Amino acid sequence: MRISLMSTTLAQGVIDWSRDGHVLTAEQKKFYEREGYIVIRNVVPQYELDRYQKRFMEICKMKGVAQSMTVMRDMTIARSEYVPGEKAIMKVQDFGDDPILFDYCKYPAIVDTVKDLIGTPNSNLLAMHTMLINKPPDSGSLTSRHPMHQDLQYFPFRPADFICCSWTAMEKITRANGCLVVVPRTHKGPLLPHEYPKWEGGVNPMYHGIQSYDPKMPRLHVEMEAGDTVFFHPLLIHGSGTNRTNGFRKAISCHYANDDLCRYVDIDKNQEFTANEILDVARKRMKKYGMSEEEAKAVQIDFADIWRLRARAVNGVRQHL
Ligand SMILES: O=C(O)CCC(=O)C(=O)O
Repeated sequence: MRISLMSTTLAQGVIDWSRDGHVLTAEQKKFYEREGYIVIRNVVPQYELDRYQKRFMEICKMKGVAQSMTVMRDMTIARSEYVPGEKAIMKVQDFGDDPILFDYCKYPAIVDTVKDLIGTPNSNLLAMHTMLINKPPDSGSLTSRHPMHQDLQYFPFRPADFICCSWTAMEKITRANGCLVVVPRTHKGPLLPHEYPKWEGGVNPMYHGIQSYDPKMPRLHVEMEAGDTVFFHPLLIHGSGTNRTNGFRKAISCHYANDDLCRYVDIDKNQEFTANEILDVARKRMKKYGMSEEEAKAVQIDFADIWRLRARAVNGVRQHL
């Protein structure tokens, strides 16, 4: 059954912003509620980050890559000849079946923080979307930028207030190597229409930006040390800058949903563009794994099914999403 649940209705009464959480203080919770994000320093220890880094290097050599995982190349690199190692791969997506990378989603300090922001200590959380982003040194075409966007455009589940992203720096991340940029308080607004920005050097697949983004909005560059984590709301407008260094900039992230309170919904008109593109990618994948064009076309799959396939339980029991 699809229900139409928009934004805040259920949030009231579930999260008491005026009380200390399990790990966050009331002040920190109120900051998130007001600003749409919060940076917590030193959440993930270096030894964990080293495990993810080592696993990423293996994935670059396509060692033990689960079928459900997507390994993406930077658009400028994908066109060129063989490029070895981490230089070729800009993103690993959907690592829910990778036991090492999925440890990030289950890392207790992250999970406890997310529960303070979108649930209670007893909430059942799902990891809906997982990414390790390896922003490459920019080739000069500025394709390493990520346009300003709202992550909710990708999601057919609501309420938005029970979805939260954790994004952890795997190394020092500054303006020079393309840190995250957020526009505080924009999570109180609606989901806006997105499209591919008309950038001269091109744009990576799925890097949609807000159509009418006003660059004069007061934005904040979130500089972080390795292990620092920013937690943010799926309506918060954010993006990331060009990597002007010679090194790769790595971050690991997970979008969590509170499975007790979220449901699949009929998507917003503003999401049709994104939904159709994601369904096209899914059919391409079916062909990659052996289906004919006709067979792939005949598969009955909708936008919610894509997310049913991606979701993985982090704790407790999976029931709704
Ligand atoms: O890591 C980045 O550069 C930005 C990632 C991001 O905003 C996203 O994938 O939605």
